[in-house]
Amino acid sequence: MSEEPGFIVKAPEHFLSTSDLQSLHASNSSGRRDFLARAFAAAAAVGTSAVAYAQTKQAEGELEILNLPAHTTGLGQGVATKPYGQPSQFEANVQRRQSPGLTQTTQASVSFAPLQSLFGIVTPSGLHFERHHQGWWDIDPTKHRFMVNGLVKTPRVFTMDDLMRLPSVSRFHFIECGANTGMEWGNVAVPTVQYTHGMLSCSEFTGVPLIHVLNQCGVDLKTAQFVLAEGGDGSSLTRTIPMSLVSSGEVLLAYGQNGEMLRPENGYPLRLVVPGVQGVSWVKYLRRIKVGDKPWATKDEAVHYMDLMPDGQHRQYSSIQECKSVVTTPSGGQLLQGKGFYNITGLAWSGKGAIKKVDVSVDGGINWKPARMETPVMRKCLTRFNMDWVWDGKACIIQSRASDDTGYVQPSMVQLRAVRGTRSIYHNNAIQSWLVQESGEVKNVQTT
Ligand SMILES: Nc1nc2c(c(=O)[nH]1)N[C@H]1C(S)=C(S)[C@@H](COP(=O)(O)O)O[C@H]1N2
Ligand SMILES: [Mo]
Repeated sequence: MSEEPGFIVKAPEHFLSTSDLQSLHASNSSGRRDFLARAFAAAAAVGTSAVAYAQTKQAEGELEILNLPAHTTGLGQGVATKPYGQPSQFEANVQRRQSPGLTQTTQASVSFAPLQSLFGIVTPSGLHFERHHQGWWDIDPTKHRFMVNGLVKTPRVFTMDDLMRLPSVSRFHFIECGANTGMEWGNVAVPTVQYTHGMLSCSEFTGVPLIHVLNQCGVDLKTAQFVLAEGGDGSSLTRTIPMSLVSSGEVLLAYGQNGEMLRPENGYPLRLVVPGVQGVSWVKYLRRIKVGDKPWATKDEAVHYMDLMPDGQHRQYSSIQECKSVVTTPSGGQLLQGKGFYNITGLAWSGKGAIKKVDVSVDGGINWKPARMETPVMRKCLTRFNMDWVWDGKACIIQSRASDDTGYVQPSMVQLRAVRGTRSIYHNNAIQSWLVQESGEVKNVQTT
């Protein structure tokens, strides 16, 4: 049985019901993220086409500037009315969500980040995707303890204070669950980019390089080949990590995320950051690192996050997230409001290094043009890309294809299936296709 809940359940064609649309309409006023909501709800209400609706709205918008709104003449709200700031009430629809294609569960579950609504490369901490094997905890940092044992001269137990007085570093990295985009293997084609690619987030993490702490405990790098990371939740998540990643200084004992302490859902007060490696190795509520000379093959690595190959064998320890990209606008569930100019935008990343190039096709992969990569472009981090596009109003398929500084090029779904077959759940880094229909509706499709 797959431990990612319910990948066999087929997603509905459209994830938004009429009542969803009405509530979206009520909670949104502007912005490209609600193409679908505004145009659809209005079309239903006044019985006109989405395009005509948009044009009327534009005309009304010009007259609107003549009115002085109340907020230009009144007194605004006081400082620190909210000691911890919250997004605008008009952004209430930007949420992490459970997928309609998966069984809705509570503790052993996934919530997906709303990639279609995000800008730049950093995921706001409150919208970071969540993957819990046994629910999340808000652990008292004064009571939390972290142990190093195994092949070290001096096994040691650390408090958070012990760790936080050590030299720290801050680095931007993506984290992607190995099961991200997993439903596309079965051609289930979930409706939006939130559900196809939303087990992906990117933060600035702050912490101590693990190697620093291992050196303090007297690790012998000639014998030590692997570390085992153990989590402090009910799932007792344990993963083997090669020492080469640790000794390079990349693996962090992280307590900071986007300038503040980690959020409880993301492992407060301590998590492992393993850049480029699938999310499951980024052990949360980290309580132990054991140093050893061979992989442990624990329960979490003997059955999960491995690849079922066409010959029936399982591929194990395929843990690096290969080069991948996705267009986030236009993407499934959005509605283009008539022909004309659009900014195609998306994200690219590679677990092996930095993104070298992103190409975009608007004709289903026949012609490709390089997109603009926005700075900063960092290793094992999300890279934002943009491309100017004038839509002629005809049906078309939009795709992106990334390559990294190792020379690796993101494969098509057909190329990936030729090597990996169709029975996988994990490690799907294929090119994503979005069909823009003449109506302007965007749908998730797979090309042959
Ligand atoms: N202790 C613990 N660590 C864990 C998990 C867990 O359930 N318990 N889930 C893992 C998985 S499968 C993923 S994809 C990432 C998700 O991290 P996030 O919830 O911060 O997005 O955490 C990993 N670390
Ligand atoms: Mo995961």
